Amino acid sequence: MTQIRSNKSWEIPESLAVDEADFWNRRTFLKGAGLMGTTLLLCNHQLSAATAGFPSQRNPKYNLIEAEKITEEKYVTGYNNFYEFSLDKEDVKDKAKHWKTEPWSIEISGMVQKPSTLDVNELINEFGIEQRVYRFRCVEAWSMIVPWDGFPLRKLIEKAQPLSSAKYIKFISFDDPEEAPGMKNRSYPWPYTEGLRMDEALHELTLMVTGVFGKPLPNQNGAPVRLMVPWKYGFKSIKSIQKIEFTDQQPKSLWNELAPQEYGFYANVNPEVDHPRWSQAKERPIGSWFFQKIPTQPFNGYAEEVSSLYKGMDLKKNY
Ligand SMILES: Nc1nc2c(c(=O)[nH]1)N[C@H]1C(S)=C(S)[C@@H](COP(=O)(O)O)O[C@H]1N2
Ligand SMILES: [Mo]
Repeated sequence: MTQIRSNKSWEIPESLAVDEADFWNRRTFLKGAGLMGTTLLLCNHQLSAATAGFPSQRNPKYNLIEAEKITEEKYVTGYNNFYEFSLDKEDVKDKAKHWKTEPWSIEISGMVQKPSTLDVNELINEFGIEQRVYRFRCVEAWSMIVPWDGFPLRKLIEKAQPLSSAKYIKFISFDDPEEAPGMKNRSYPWPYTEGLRMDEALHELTLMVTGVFGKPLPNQNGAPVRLMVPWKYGFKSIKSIQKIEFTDQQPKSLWNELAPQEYGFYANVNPEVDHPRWSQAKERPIGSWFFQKIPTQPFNGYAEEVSSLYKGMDLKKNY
């Protein structure tokens, strides 16, 4: 039987394949583990509300045909940028291990009809979650392919009912130096802050992530809820969101405040605009040989979907 292939821009080129032995090992493993995995998930479900929304279904619209090219879970959950805990990517997981992220609520304020505080598990139950396989490109020139679980940010914005005067949305991470030792380093303007223009926030690709690999988000990936904006550099995808504010001012972000000439507000992935200290033309897929580099794509491969948001803008100035 032949399958019709649509070549969507987010599909991964053939050249990115993991080596064949790996692929076949994983397939055999998946066959055996499939049933067991389901049983475990169902059992977990009764134990804790942290599994809200699971099991999730993969949305075929945001899938990659070569599913075997997904970055190995051990890298996605073991190689993390989360400066509140550690500057060492391989140390974050351990430093964040005992951090308690349930219950957790998001405070909604600013230019909205009615400011409110919303429980994350209740939001998940209200909106449901789905799985989407997205490319993920860090400004440090490495990349991953990750199956995130979550709901579109648009649903939360519609619930919050912003005023028409609101032009931007600001996200603020948690603030707890006792639990997160990295926050004792006062050379960073904590808490971690980020922002989007309202049309970017409402875009269907913009996801509020509550899980990864079909399981609740581990602490090191930004439990219990983080942003994912797949056409922007990873630092825009703020973790462990505690506050959302609607505003008419372009929000300040932690990295923009620290080094405005290096990290812009837009931070759209762009192989033609280099970081002042390194090229952005290529990227290293995590899990590949350290010398393997692949070309970086404009808007991280999502140009077809998002380039119209920036029509008429000078992307070299608005980096
Ligand atoms: N609160 C918070 N969010 C954050 C960061 C951080 O240090 N703190 N790092 C950012 C950066 S630079 C990247 S690349 C991604 C990393 O996400 P991951 O660990 O899930 O791969 O999270 C982003 N969100
Ligand atoms: Mo990053």
